Amino acid sequence: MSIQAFLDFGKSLQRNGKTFCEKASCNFLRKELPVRLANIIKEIHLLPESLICQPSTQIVQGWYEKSFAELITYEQADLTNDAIVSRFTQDLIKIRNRHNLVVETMAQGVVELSRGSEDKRIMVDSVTRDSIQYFLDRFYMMRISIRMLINQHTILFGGELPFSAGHVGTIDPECDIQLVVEDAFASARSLCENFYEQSPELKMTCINTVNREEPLKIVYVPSHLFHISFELFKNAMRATCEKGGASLSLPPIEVVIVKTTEDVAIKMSDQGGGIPQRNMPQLFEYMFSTAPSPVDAGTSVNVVPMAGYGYGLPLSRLYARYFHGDLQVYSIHGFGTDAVIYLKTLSESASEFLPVFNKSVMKQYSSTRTHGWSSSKFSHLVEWG
Ligand code: W6P
Repeated sequence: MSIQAFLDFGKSLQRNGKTFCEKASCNFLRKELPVRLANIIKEIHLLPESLICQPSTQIVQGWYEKSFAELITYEQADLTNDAIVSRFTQDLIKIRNRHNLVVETMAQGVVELSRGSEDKRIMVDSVTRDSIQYFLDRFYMMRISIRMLINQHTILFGGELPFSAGHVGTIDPECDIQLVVEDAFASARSLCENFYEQSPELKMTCINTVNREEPLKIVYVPSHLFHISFELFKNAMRATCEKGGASLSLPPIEVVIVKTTEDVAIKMSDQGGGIPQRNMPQLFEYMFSTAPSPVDAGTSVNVVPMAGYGYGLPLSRLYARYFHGDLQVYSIHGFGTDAVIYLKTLSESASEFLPVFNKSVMKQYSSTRTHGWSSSKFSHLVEWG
């Protein structure tokens, strides 16, 4: 579905009536959700045995099987019966809540897999690591999409309140990019102040090449954009504070937002000392980030993490890619880092970017596959086949 299709459906409520639309939505979801869950379950079966057999992975697998089983009980249900329709909606809420801790629990499964070794990256062989990276990207993307479908339904029909008036479910038809980014900056900044007792300023430039004087608005899910920019600001602030030491003036974080007829680009530049090129591939690796962070071992005065490279970056990139955007990080070691979020300007172009399950996917998991590169350090280049 495109973000425009989500929006059109939400807006059709006035025209066709809420009861009619709730039935139509139920009818769509009782077919679509089992398909997406089945894809995930099939893919779990292809994981390296060493990961499937971990207790946490088993728990997650159980949740997906239970939710799938619950949903297919509605396959033949009579949707002209209002009681059944509202029970379906309530069950969706239960299903969504059952899966609230999937990310943490899967991460625990990865920790269990590499438990007992000093270096979490070396213990697990590179083929297994690549398989897990490939799997988790697809798995979390499917999860994002399922939660999007459920949230749209439960906000429109389940009595859950939309975030704000004028929103259609989770979608803001006039999402003001600058406001959301400023909001994320303010939140990251208060975390940063708690942690480092200082924080960099924000220097923002907005360029609208479509309509010079207009604010930068697109149809988008503000919570997704908040999540992405909050994560990037935390990284940028951490780098800036740790490089600056106790110096009085920190270099500001510079943000440039540009909207054209095609794209919205949001560039966030810090002068936090950058990342060596050698370490760039690790930025989006799940198995790298599950290594214990140096903060855990040291004096734990502050419990709230000011972002190690947790799952924040890989998940943020998935949120950006979900509606056909992207997230890229460029760095100059010794100077600083640029992170760029790309979004689609047109809601018709912003369709869901979903993993598909087919034979070529099976090959990604088979241990006989080769990269076609002489050094495995380039494996990140063939991540998406
Ligand atoms: C850094 C590392 C990083 C990752 C993502 C965004 C910004 C930054 N800055 O030093």
